[in-house]
Amino acid sequence: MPRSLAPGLCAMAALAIAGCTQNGSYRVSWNFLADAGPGAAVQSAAEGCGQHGVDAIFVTAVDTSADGDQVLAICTLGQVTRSVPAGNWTIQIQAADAQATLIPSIATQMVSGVVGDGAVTELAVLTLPPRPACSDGIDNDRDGLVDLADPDCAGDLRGIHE
Ligand SMILES: [Ca+2]
Ligand SMILES: [Ca+2]
Repeated sequence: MPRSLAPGLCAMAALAIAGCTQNGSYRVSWNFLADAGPGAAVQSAAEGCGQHGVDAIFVTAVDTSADGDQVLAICTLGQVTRSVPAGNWTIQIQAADAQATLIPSIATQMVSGVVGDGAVTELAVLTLPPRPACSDGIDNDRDGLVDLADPDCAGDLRGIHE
């Protein structure tokens, strides 16, 4: 074919094949609040993951073009970088245990950002709240009854009074 036609054909091919979408990357980071009280200190992932019984962070990302991305990251790494199509992404992170089961008493955290072609977009550091007193595996009031075994929790995993 004449050389001058090649760029036009390439552009048409790019429109026809979704795989030609330009890629960028997002990087999401996390840390922890040390406890549930006001003004609590922020802990690094290396410290907080173990203290709060979190082994993995489940990352779920969607963009406004219905692209999606999911990964289960090692909690103590404190961050993950993922290659995704350029676009406007919303990322949520959830805490999971060693069996990769989500920990419902730790609230999901979310952040949004625009991922550009060929660039790594650093998203805000997400701070995970600690487990409430009634699901932290600790006998907080030292009456010998741990978590839901303590009637102070009234059977509520999200209870904060033990
Ligand atoms: Ca407890
Ligand atoms: Ca107790």
